[in-house]
Amino acid sequence: MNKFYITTPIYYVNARPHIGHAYTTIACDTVARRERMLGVDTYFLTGTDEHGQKIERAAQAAGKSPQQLTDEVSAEFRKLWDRMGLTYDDFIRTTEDRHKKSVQQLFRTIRDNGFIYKGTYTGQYCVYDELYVDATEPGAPCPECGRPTETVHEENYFFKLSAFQDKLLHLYTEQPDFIRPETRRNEVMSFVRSGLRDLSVSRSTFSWGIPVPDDPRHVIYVWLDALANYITALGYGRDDDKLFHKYWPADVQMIGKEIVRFHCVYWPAFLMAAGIALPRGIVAHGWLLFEENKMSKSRGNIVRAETILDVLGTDALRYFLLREIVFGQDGSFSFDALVQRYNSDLANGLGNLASRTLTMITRYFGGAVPTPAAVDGTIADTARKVIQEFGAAFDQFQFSRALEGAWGLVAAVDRYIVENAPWALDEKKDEPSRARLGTVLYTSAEALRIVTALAHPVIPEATARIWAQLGLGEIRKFALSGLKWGELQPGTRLGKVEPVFPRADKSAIERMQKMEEQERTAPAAEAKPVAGPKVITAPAAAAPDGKITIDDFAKVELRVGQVKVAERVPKADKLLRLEVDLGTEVRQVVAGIAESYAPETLVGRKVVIVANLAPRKLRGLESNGMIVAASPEGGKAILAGFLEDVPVGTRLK
Ligand code: ME8
Repeated sequence: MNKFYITTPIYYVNARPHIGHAYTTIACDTVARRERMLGVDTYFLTGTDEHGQKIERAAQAAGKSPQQLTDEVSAEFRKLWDRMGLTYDDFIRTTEDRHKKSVQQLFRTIRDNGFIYKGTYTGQYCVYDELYVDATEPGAPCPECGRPTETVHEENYFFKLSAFQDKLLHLYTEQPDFIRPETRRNEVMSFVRSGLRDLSVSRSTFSWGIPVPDDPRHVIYVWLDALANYITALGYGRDDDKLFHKYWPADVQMIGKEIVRFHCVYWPAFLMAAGIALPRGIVAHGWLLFEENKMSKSRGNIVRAETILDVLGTDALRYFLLREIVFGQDGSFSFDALVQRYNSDLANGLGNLASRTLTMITRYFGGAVPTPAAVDGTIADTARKVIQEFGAAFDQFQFSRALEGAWGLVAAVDRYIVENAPWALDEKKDEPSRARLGTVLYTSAEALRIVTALAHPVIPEATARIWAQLGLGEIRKFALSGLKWGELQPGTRLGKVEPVFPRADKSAIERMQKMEEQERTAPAAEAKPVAGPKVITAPAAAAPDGKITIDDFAKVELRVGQVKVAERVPKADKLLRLEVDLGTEVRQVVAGIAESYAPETLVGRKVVIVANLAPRKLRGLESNGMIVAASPEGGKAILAGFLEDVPVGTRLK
């Protein structure tokens, strides 16, 4: 069938977008663009995941209503995708009515088919991962993220996941491409083989979710709600379900590796239970690392896409992510590597090839593509091979290999130009040299055309400009399936020749680093409480005797945190680096308590954190908050604590 449906995960709105989110969305955009260029009717979906306790708590912490927070952050994702020119066909938000209606219909269908029943549940729940865990100990750490779980006792609706064990194993065996890459498939198979327990698919302890049909005291489990987006966006379960019939099942559902279980176990089981066709394949990529850790808000080590767009542009980010990282594996981001790749492959590579080839055609042939006197076999053969291998690698999501091959052609043409020295041929002014000059420049321009067409889905902006400079009009309209050597017509008049990738100097790295640094250290925009006792509209009146008013005190957000990780800071005798769980997020805090506490004695301990302190850097480490301690004169620091047990995240006031 000549249709192609591709999806990204829908992103949580408790965190602002960063280049980890951009990575998946760019990869999908690239695949979608290539499919469209191949003439395939393509539909590309992305969106935001807006329900659940995690979002509810994040909103609370920000002093906003959940709807206000989700509206703001979802708009930020969308704005960024638009700024990058991502070609999604629909952006779904799970708080939209169309989604809610369809999810309720899905729930009803699964229940009517006998796969949802009511039962009671007592167990441990990880709010951060929105996941029930097998542990029985209250407060036991979540196996996914290590945060303490919460004990939940609820009457819930359960999904009969246990009924799908054999069917799922059969699916993975019969359809080996259902999960890619192979390593992820093996992990999923062994997870399913070890046995599946029924899954709680409703919650009644909070309300920020979609009500269970006919029982609105419960909301639908956020992962059932979220996964359904892939069909609800197409109109599943509603009257306007044309797109669903046209595009479902999805051809590619791209995700990061940490959500494989949800997509490869729960999702197909829900679909089977509802009698809906299964997606053709789930494709999981690895993590983008920054400073050696997974880039994530909770680690405080994110890089925003905006910084890179401001300094180097969208194509630079897209090219870097797809060329530098082997898709499927983890890969590191650094500003140095980004600028190096940009300069070597884009400014000095494709950009330079385009400008020297087109400038010489302008100079020696008055701006019209010359007629070749012969076919220069080596370059033509290399180009044919590259076209074929590029497509094969792309079909396997091996973007970096595909680009490596195409840039091999760029390098080959660069060498070819140097070896044939067109400038020397021009000086000879004899017939054979003139004929040879025509062949060399035609060959170079034709190779440039081929690389430009292949690279268009990856670096759409620059390639569109090179295409126009080649005198070929709008690249969007080019049918990639017809790409072959020798189609460039002699006599084609070039457009205006302009550089596409200006070289980046060293200051680009510093500029980007500084922009990110400023973003991290800028005080967070003041939370504006929408509900609650008091909205501060004017500065609190100063109290006499240097005393502060209650309003002044209320500005300090003190919260109970729990230390998850504690370690010494190299070459700093007094400092410890802590990761402190605040219930809604894990913060890195650097504290001058190394002389009072051995790091291993702190793990698990509850502490008091000043949570709204502007971040600052200590020994190159960002400290996001301050730990409260008594500091006796001349003595060692003593941490504030509690005699009774207090839930993590509780505010002190
Ligand atoms: O998991 N490296 O949302 P999320 C690579 N709402 N990819 C990264 C990344 C990194 N450091 N950080 C984020 C959720 N991503 C759920 C999904 S789907 C029905 C519900 C990308 O906001 C990657 O695609 O935590 C990852 O799977 C996704 O963002 C997680 O986004």
